[in-house]
Amino acid sequence: MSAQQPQAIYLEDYRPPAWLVTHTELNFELEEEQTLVRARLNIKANPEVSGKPEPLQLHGDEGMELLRLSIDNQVLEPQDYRREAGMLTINNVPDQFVLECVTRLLPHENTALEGLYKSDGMFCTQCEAEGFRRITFFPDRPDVMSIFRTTLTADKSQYPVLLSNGNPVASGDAEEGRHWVTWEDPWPKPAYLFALVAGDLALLEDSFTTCSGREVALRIYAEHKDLDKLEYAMTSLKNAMRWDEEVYGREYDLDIFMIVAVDFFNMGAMENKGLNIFNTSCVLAHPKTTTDGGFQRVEGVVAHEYFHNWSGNRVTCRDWFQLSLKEGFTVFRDAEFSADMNSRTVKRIEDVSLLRTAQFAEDAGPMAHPVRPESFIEISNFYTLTVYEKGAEVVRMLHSLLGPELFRKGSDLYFERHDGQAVTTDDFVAAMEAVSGRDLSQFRRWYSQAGTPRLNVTDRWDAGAGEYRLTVKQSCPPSPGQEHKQPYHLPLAYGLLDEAGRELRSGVLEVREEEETFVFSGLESRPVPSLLRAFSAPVKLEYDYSYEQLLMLLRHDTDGFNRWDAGQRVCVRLMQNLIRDWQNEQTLQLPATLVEAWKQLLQNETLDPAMLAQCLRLPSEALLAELADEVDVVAIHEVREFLRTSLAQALEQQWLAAYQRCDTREESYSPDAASIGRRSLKNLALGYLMATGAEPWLELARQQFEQSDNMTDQQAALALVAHSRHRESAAELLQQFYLQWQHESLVMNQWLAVQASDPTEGALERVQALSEHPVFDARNPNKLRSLVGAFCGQNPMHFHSEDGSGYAWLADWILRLDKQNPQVAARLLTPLTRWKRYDKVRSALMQKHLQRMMDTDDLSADVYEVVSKSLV
Ligand code: 7MF
Ligand code: ZN
Repeated sequence: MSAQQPQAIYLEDYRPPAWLVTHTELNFELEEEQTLVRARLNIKANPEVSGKPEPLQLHGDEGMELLRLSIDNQVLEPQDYRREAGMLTINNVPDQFVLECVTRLLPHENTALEGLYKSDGMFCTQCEAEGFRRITFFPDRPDVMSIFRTTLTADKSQYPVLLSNGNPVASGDAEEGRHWVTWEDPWPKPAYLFALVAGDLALLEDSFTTCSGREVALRIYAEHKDLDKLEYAMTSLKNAMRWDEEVYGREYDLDIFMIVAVDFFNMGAMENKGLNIFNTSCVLAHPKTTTDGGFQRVEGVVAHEYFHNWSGNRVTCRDWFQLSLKEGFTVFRDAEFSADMNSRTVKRIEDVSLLRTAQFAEDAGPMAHPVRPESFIEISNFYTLTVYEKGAEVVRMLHSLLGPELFRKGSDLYFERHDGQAVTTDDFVAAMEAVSGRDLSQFRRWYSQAGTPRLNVTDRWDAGAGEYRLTVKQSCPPSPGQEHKQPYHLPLAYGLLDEAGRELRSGVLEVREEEETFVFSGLESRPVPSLLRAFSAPVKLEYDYSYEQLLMLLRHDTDGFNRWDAGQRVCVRLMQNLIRDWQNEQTLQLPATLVEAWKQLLQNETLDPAMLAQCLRLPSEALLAELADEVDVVAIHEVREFLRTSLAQALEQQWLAAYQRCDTREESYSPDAASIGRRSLKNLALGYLMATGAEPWLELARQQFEQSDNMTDQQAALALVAHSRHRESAAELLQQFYLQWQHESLVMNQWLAVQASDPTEGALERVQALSEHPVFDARNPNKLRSLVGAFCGQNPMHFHSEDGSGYAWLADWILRLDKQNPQVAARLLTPLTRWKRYDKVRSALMQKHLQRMMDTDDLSADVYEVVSKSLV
């Protein structure tokens, strides 16, 4: 164990900054062996902070070399300042002064990919949340906003493109074949939004005329080999810019908007002012190399980062406890954008599936925290599904409670009040309160309480009075540090249907009490309730539906989301019964109700293929694990496979008909919602056909693999064959795919992930061998996620192997990666933290490996926080 354990910091300790930086001038001398950074900061005492003057405190990473420090041209000697625990402290500074500082960085040795580093030969930066302190000494906190002017100097032939935030204002040639460019960003911003890029980059250029008639240059940069994969991002960007004007009244505020694609990136993308930097996986798209899911990710992420220009950059966070202020709101905005561009219901189904599996699991695990956390050791660990996805659900509930018009007024007021400020989630809610005249104090508990609330609904029908009563009880389980929860204020969207499926009533109930009854009168017969329509609140809903009621809702509900959900409820309940049968060593039987319901769905040719595909997809193993009291990995897997195979055999003709109906081999590829929907049903049907085990369907899959003109169909066929019992065909197709795509890095990520998630015998040996394969690179986070992440997250049978080999493999990886890239190491660790959910043997093994990590010297704060909290 390290001598000094990392310390937590607390929201309640927040104090405004004693010193402000009005202007920041940065000068980068970029060289192969080192980079020199000259910083010139105009600093003044914060007029809002009274009392005796405080010493100047600047953040600065331990690893950064300080070459020179001066105040108002007076060089400081080592005795004039103190450097300890990541801080530089200078006592007795004047009220206002210029601080100059020279630091030396080694970007080529920066494997953590925070601060300034190199990705495939180009220089780039990642500063959120606390990366700027690895570049120079600075008050690296989001409530210190400064105007930046940045000059980059580098070799002209190797780095012809030199970029930073804002607009280029001057450039020229320098000695020894070098050149320089100066950029000025007129908008004050926190240091986490600073960025630079230097490299030999290809460019796709376009322009956009804003609603007020200003022309904005749009520039997307990538490595030359990827120039043909930028068009879709450009289209998505223009759609997002128009949408933000139309739906939120938000116009872009600089003359240039740039995106740069880099292959080495810890996360998806980053909203640096005027210079977004993207993981290649979230910006490059081409029909031949990108799946439908990939196209939709590009559209969503481009929009997300663009939307941050208002929700994040113009109005930013006061401190990192407020992270969901920008992330929850921006995820809500990008989800609505994607819903408007594609199928609203399908987008909602996808988002809710993620929330119910992964976010609910987080909320029930050792790292559970409120949307606005109260404390953290390492902020990087709090870029979570709770802050992002649950945070977006909280914003969505405000939208439901206020209605679209008032919500828009609230958003307008929020931007007007706080433009140029660093604020809190409370300020956001206050703007919504101000425009609606409503009291949202109870609603604020969504920000402060962790855990997933349960809604238990019961009903009574009084035939004589024609009265129907819904009683809603709410509760929320304890979470770390929060034993007892107060009731939430939430919108419960509902409909009441008669037995034939006609809608009698619909609306939104507002739930506030621990127990509450809502009365509906004037009804002629007992209605069937459709509850929590469109998933109007992030809760677990319990209502004792009969199979008949669920099947009626699946057929007739006017809310598309609840139709899907009714079908999922049927499947979950049947699968839970089958799991019990399996555990009691009884033979499994295919439930006739399910076959009949699915047959009807499949024969109904008027249904939207995308919706149909969603309805006919069995709940994932991850969802069943989340719902179980104790996770039985093997039973869940076997039951799901049994059901897949039986449904495949029972409905073989219908699957084939669906496949043929959706076969689009004649059309050329397009990533629009309707085509994506057809491909998803077609490939789902192919999956069921393959699950019958019959030879002709293997042949059909191999044909699709060879003949398709797009990655969606090719990859779907590859995964189906690669995960099947036809091991020879599996090996052949994987080899063929490799030979075809070995020079496309992103396609090779798919190739790795397909193999890592292969549930057949020998999976661990396969991933071990792949970790030595030339396309794998342990320094590249995308490769790690594709191999290590996919095996531990998408291959439960083998990761949770009873001999503990999967756990040992992951723990070894974590310890190796912790030295290299702590953020990625801490993220990959997640599956091990859920040890309490498994049987005795497995949980003891998982604990053993967590303890082994805990006993290791010099753990990073990132991994230390996750390991120590999960061992409690
Ligand atoms: C869409 O939020 C939704 C979420 C932080 C990095 C991007 O813009 C971001 C950055 C993490 C996790 C998820 C996302 C991002 C980050 C993300 C991207 C696109 N401010 Br960490
Ligand atoms: Zn974001």
